[in-house]
Amino acid sequence: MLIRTGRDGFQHPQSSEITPRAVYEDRRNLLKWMATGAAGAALATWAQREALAQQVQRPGKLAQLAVVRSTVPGAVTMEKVTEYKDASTYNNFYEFGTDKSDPAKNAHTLKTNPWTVEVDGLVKKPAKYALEDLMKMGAQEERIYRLRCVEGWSMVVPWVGFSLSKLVEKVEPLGNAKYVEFLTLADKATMPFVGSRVLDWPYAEGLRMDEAMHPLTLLTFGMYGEVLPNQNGAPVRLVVPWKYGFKSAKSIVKIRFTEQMPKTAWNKAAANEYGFYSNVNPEVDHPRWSQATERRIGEDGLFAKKRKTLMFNGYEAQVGQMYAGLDLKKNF
Ligand SMILES: Nc1nc2c(c(=O)[nH]1)N[C@H]1C(S)=C(S)[C@@H](COP(=O)(O)O)O[C@H]1N2
Ligand SMILES: [Mo]
Repeated sequence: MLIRTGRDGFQHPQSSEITPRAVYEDRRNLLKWMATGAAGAALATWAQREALAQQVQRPGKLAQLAVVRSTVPGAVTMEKVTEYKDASTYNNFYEFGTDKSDPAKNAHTLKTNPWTVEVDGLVKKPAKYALEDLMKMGAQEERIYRLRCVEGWSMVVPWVGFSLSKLVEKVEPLGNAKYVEFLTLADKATMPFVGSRVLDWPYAEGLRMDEAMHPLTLLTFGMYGEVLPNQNGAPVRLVVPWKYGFKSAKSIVKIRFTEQMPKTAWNKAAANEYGFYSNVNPEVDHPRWSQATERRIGEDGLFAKKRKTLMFNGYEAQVGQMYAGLDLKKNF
């Protein structure tokens, strides 16, 4: 069930509305608490969260991950989860082709084992992590995030991973580290479009240090309770829910801490269309189309009325203060 606030809007839970864990873990406490009459809206929110968890299908195609529910504020939206079949067949992963169906068709050639992520640049403790070790750095949390592509479509996906901040803290950035750069695999042998000139390979993205440290920035290893399918960026990707989809780099092999703002693949391809920040902003049009609305994959047909895009993709309460004073029309 969804709490609708309007034709296009949904209500998102704030941390204060989420029932304290100790209360719902103990049935007797819960009954006592309800008897005091204090339950009200918080209980309704809790029940909906649980209903939502039930709604996540476990496709059972790939290796299962042991997941825990996330307690990070804003990490679980109340919206209907996109079906696995849609989230895994409508993709952008240009290394495997530019058509939405290409990654699902072609990404089976990607070899994800063994996999190493190298972390270097302005850090006290540079390291090369084998994927298995990286995955053990934190509990695998299930987070239900909206992801909105700059092209005007969106989906709601139960991602699995932990805050990137866990890794950042481990490598101890130096005082002059201001940005984090993400470089992804560019292997001509297994990625058919890496030879093409659509983009400058490897695919590169970047975040400001505070964005990288924000608890919602997810180092992602899975979705729908399983390891990522190749087309969604296996074995490790980023998901930055308040930014356009292209900031969420797939199949990451290198993370580098820098003093200068890193160059990003889409900015190099079209600087006037894709800036560094790329925060979802319905008020700043893409030079070739409006960003005010979006279509939900698997739900909104081509002729359905589009839904309104929310500021920061609905995560304004959690991330808005990071951009106070920044002109978002200039820093798009
Ligand atoms: N390496 C790599 N990462 C990438 C891309 C890409 O082409 N290559 N496309 C981006 C874009 S434009 C989007 S919208 C999201 C799509 O993620 P999804 O297929 O899991 O929905 O991945 C992003 N990460
Ligand atoms: Mo995108």
